[in-house]
Amino acid sequence: MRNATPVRALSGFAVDLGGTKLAAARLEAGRVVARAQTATDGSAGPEAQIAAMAELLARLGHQRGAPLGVAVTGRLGRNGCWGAVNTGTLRRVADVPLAEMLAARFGAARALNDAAAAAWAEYQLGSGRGAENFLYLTVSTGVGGGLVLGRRLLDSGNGLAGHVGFVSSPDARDLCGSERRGTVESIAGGRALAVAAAAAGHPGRDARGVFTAAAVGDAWAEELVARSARAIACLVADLTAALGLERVALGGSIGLAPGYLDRVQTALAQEPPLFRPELCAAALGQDSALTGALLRALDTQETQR
Ligand code: ADP
Ligand code: BMX
Repeated sequence: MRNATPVRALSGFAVDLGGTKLAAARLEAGRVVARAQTATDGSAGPEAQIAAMAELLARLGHQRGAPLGVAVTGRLGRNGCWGAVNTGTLRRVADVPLAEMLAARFGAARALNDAAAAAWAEYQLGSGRGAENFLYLTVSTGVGGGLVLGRRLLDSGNGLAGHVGFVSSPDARDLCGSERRGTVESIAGGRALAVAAAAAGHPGRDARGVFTAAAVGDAWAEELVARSARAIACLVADLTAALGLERVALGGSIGLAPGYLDRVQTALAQEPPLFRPELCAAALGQDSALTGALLRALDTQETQR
């Protein structure tokens, strides 16, 4: 789909439900002008997830029927059905008729995967502009991807397209919440870093805590962060071979953490030049999924007119 919505018309509301945080925003002319955030409850069922979204949106002045885009972690099928791929992240989200539930609760709404939403925003307005084949990669609670190939956002009927975190990784061995063994997500994502920290004798540390320890030179933490970055670099090279990527943007709190992009860049430098796309930080930062969700919601309205 080409973008039908000029930035000046990008006004409305957006939600971004990740594995760690739930954010909502009000946008005006393409910019986030108000934001509300809370922690994600990974054990909540669909009704409670939507109630949490509604609470944040109400704080921002959302009224039924106002333009609303909703980005969610997990796969979103073309039939509007939502399910976790990593069932350790959202433990009670399977076969949820999300499109229907959002329409009932909020009037107008369009839902899509969080990384796909972010990819579309970055492609239209941020670091993906002008690229023909572009990947947005979020290293966050999990590892997610949105692919713009031949200037179109890739999707699939079952909503799995773009789930690059579930590709195998050479250094990974553990069983992932997707039931696959040895995935990139199982070694590089935030949940994986917390598990690995505990296994290394540092329980109770989340990924942010691992980065803090790495920043003061703790060798165990250094190694976990470096291993995550190596897995991401390998993934980038593999996907470049398969898809001819020109540019890759990193997002998510780990992807955007100080020093992480440099580590991925250093690991990628070990690959032959042909397999090294341009690598950059997501220009819209933490706002890319929110912006992309609203962009797609408004694009859909435009297309339906
Ligand atoms: P979500 O997955 O909900 O979209 P984030 O992009 O914030 O949310 O990713 C959450 C993960 O990032 C968690 O594992 C958290 O510990 C980690 N994290 C948050 N802030 C930082 C930071 N400053 N440095 C490194 N990791 C971080
Ligand atoms: C996981 C998967 C993707 C998501 C990605 C990043 C689930 C619940 N999520 O790979 O759908 O795009 O994480 O999401 O299966 P986040 O939770 O890290 O923001």
